[in-house]
Amino acid sequence: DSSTDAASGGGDSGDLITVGFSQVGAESGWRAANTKSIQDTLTKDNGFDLKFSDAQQKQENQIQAIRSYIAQGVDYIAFSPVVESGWDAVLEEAKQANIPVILTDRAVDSEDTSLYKTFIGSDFVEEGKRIGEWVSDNLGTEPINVVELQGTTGSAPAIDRKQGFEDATKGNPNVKIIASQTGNFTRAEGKTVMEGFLQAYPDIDVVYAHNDDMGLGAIEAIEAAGKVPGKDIKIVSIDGVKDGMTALSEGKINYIVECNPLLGPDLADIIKTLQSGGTVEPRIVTHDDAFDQAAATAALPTRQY
Ligand code: GYE
Repeated sequence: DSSTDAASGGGDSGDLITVGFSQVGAESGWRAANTKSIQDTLTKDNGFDLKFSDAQQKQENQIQAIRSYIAQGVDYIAFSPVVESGWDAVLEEAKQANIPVILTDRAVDSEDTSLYKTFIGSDFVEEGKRIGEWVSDNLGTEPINVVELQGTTGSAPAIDRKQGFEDATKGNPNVKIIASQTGNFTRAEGKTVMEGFLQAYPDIDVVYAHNDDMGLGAIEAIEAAGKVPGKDIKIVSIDGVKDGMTALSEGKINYIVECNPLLGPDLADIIKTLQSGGTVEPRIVTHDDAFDQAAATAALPTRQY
């Protein structure tokens, strides 16, 4: 009837599963693809009433969003935690309210793993390792100076990608990290930090960027300094978003390890499984590929993001 239609604004949320999703922000191409995947999958047609909020890379905004989802009595809360630490109190509040929590993309360091149902996302240590192995095998045959553009300080991908790279390269004395600083996963900050590196260190051979966007910012800084990215200074990065893959196919980036942002379908499956009384694995690791120039050129025409 018409009164139902008016109240529901196009869908009767009584039959829908209400999900509050607190996103990190809109810092990168990866994040945009991740947001789109979640919004395109958790639709009314699919049985969901999605409440989405963007925390602008601030933990206090995420905590506030989660508290408001608890107050609204949503059926599920999902979020991608901007940093690893500091979630115990708010996760405990969700648990007390009997609202299941699902971690997507990034981990928390809470010791009590009963505070969330599952953590779905990539293995970031493995991503850093794959980059480190490629650098060691392909560029570390002679002494090289590496500068590192780290992701957001305290975030799981920044901590793990640093660790993985160091693990993979520590046995090769040719590979030396001469500087490491955060660019907060954004193109603008990646560029600024790279400008500083170029001024401070005249002999940079390789940039290891924790995501494509910072690598793309580094390209701008390198070109502005009159050097050729991909040749004078090699660049390796993680994500595999369209702009990154395009730069790789043009030879401005040298190698990319993929990080799959399309977590929406898996998140929907997890929630539907829990909703029907099923159980889910506590850790679900998504599959990631890796690309050199030829592979990027071949993949680009059918790339989804
Ligand atoms: O690599 C980066 C984004 O958490 C895996 O966050 C994600 C990272 C991704 O800003 O581009």
